[in-house]
Amino acid sequence: MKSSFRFRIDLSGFWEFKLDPRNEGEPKEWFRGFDGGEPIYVPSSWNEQNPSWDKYAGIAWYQRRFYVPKELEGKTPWLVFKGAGYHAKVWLNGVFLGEHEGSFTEFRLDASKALKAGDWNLLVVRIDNRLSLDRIPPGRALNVTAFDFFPYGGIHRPVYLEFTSGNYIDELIVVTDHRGSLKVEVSVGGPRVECDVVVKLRDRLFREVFKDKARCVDGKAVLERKLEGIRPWSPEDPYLYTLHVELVVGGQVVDGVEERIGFRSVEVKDGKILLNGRPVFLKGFGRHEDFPVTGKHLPGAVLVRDYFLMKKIGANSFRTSHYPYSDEHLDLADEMGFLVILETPVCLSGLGRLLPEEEELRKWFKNPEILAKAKRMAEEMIKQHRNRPSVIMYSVVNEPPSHLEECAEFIKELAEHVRKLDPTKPITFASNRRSEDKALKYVDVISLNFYYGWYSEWGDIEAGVEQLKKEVEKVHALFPEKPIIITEYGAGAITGQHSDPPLMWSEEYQAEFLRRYTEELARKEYIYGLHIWNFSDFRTPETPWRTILNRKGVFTRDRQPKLSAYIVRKLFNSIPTFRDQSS
Ligand code: BDP
Repeated sequence: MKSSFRFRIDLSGFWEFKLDPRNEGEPKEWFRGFDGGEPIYVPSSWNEQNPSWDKYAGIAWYQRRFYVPKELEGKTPWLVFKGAGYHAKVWLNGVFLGEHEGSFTEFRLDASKALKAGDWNLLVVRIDNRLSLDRIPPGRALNVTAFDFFPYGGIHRPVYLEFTSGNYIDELIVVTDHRGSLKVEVSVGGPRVECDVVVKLRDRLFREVFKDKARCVDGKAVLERKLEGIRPWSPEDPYLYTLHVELVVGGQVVDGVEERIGFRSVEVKDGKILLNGRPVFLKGFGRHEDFPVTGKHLPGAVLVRDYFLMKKIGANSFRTSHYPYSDEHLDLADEMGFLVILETPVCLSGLGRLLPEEEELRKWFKNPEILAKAKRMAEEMIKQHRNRPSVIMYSVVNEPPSHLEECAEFIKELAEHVRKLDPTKPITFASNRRSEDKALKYVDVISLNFYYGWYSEWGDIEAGVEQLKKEVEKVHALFPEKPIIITEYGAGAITGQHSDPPLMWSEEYQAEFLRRYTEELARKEYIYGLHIWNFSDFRTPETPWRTILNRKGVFTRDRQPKLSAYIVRKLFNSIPTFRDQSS
């Protein structure tokens, strides 16, 4: 939900920054303002902005001053963080405003009790990026994590101050279908008052194509209509409308928000994934938000390049592995017609390595606090992104040890929670447990990650492909009624490393691996998607089994093609988006 109506003060730019390795900032009241800060840029992770902060996964403080014009007195100020982490505590003018756990979702804090209009204000933020087993995703230390992406810290997405009236639009839920149904649900924040909600729909040329209004009842207004002559949204024609919603109190428009929406339907039926009633095939990548220097912040220009590269290579889809991406990232997916599997931050690939005692591992899943946290993170993710036409599916976990009953139970609960929050989208999770997985029965679409020919059968692509065929058939035989997506398959390639015959780590090995996998998998009629791991190389913790980067990118970290990009481009472009189309 965006708002051009609300007055906004952008707090991106240079801030002051100070590490707090002894955790002394709070007792020493750094929240009233601290000395000795050094410059840092927001939004971006802290690590690569200064080599001496690079390997720091601890507590650090940010501060900056800003002026608020007198005219804004009486408005309700909201401090909005689009993403900061892992854990953030926020003070304004020395007054504690609130805290938030989780790096990848937006949070907003009411700043009324501390903000001074017509004066300077001091904003101080304490970020705690320590790794621990009860955090999501879990870790023990900088280089000991349940995941292989680098645990960057800091305020890596934009921060701003936004002003509303006492009554404001708190939440907007939009549900459409490709035949022109539109359902808009508006929740109004602030004291209960008599109010109306005006809904306008504008097409791409900003012509108003629909306008109506609804009364609020108990702080909620609902409007449901069937519109004629609507142009549906699809990867081939990602047509967006802008939905404007105004809140009217006592005849005055007191708030306004807008959302870019598309009319599309998604459904899983008869073993197929249907988009607008047609069987659709997802071609694309697992991605990461990762870039040199900016860390977990992907600058707009990089995002634009990424989408053009993905288009050119014939992709129409990606998974937000392994956490919800930024609004800018997903705005472009809506605009460019990408089908997104939106994933929670519950990435558990290496949890078994952190908890080698099976009893401990089982206990982790039985901890109600961890489940509650995962649910909360899923809830925030859904609230932020549910209205996007690009988001067609939720992935609740990545690579859990779901051969264990306790873990399967955890996934069941999480999936049920997500389904209750948004029953309009299918649910999946990325499994690497194949037919041993005890949680596949709880999801609508089966997602599988495979690395035969890399982590096993290494150096032998053909042996890997044989194994792959066997395993995928086994899962299909167990769940013949469910569509399968291969959410990960890939091999590492160091740019410039060539070999004949194709040996591991060479560009040729990666290209051949992806060619053989893609060819074999694309012909299976029950497979509805292929996501290569990964779109681009990304930074990892330092371990003996990684070369600081995960090299499975088809593009390098600075977004140049490897040999495999040319192979994948041919393959992907020969697979039609809709399975009822011939190639
Ligand atoms: C899978 C994980 C992914 C890793 C990938 C790899 O889901 O996050 O980056 O393997 O090892 O286990 O490259």
